[in-house]
Amino acid sequence: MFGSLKEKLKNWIKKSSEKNTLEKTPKKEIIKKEKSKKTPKKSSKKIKKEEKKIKEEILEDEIIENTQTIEEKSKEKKSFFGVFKRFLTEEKFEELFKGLELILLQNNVAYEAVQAVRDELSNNLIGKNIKEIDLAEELKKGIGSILINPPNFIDEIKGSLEVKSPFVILVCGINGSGKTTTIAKLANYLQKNSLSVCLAAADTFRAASIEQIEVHATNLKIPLIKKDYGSDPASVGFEGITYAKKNSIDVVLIDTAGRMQNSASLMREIEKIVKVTKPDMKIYLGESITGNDAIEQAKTFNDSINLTGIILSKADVDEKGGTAISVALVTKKPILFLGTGQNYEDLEIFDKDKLIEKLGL
Ligand SMILES: Nc1nc2c(ncn2[C@@H]2O[C@H](COP(=O)(O)OP(=O)(O)O)[C@@H](O)[C@H]2O)c(=O)[nH]1
Ligand SMILES: [Mg+2]
Repeated sequence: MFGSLKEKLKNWIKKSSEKNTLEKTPKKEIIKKEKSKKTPKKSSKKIKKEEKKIKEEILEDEIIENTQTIEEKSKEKKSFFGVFKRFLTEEKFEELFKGLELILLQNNVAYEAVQAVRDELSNNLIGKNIKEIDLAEELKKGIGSILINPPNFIDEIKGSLEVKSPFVILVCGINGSGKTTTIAKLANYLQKNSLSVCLAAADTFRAASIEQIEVHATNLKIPLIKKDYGSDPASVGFEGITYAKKNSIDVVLIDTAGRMQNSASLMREIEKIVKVTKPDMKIYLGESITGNDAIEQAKTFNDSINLTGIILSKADVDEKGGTAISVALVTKKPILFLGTGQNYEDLEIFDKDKLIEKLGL
């Protein structure tokens, strides 16, 4: 549904910018522009240029308006109307935002998130002096305030271990998002930071899921707590914790079966796992490539179990980074890591400045 909405929006943006050009351009130039208007993707440079042009137009209008005011209305002493032209109107804001909106959509930011960013910006900027506004900078600031840099993962765990042990991490999300692979990456990362780990194979549903996590446990030389397929996942998690307590293991990583956010019974099941295992960290594992669906998925999981943070896998497949903005917006939770490949080392601490840089605003 959002795919076609995005297309419509793109067409609308294209049409309306053509319309604006046609209104102000002499015929010869129109022919030239008709020939060159086929570029489908605007570069950020081009968009910046357009932004500059619109601003210049506003200022030009202002000069003309002021001249007219002086010449025609000098006796009426109403020249102060010209002053209002300096300020960003709603109409001009919409015009300026168009290019940036396109960049956000092209970067896989969900439509709903783009609208939220637009509302925030328009609230802050309409009525401000046009000369003082750099919209791209304002947008970067806006996105910067949505994204939260994660707390230091290892310090958090080590701090908590001084009070209670083991530290329990639950990983959840939809099918195939990368939960099991990321659990192995996290286990490797924790071990490299001198923390002992065990895994609880609480995906007792999907065929071969236990064998899959077993391979990782063997490779990383860490204990795996497992039961038969069809067992209660909450009890597998609980056994993992009991094992860790007995064997003085610092961290228990609980793998869970993939579940769609719209399955009420599976969402109740994850709530039960949380009740039984009382995780210190509840991580939603999403895919960087999710796009518009990311909003509803992350929101439902967050509403259901109050997430601690998010990991986005497959950032190597989609480097755009818009999903991070969408999920951070709806959950107000930090992105902890990005998965950047299929090897154990392919886990990158999330850095919001790096992501903003990538957007190319
Ligand atoms: N390229 C890439 N592939 C990944 C990443 N994380 C997981 N995968 C792959 O995604 C597929 C599903 O991963 P899996 O861990 O089984 O997902 P789960 O069903 O959520 O447990 C596997 O083929 C993984 O190798 C990542 O960060 N980058
Ligand atoms: Mg799995």
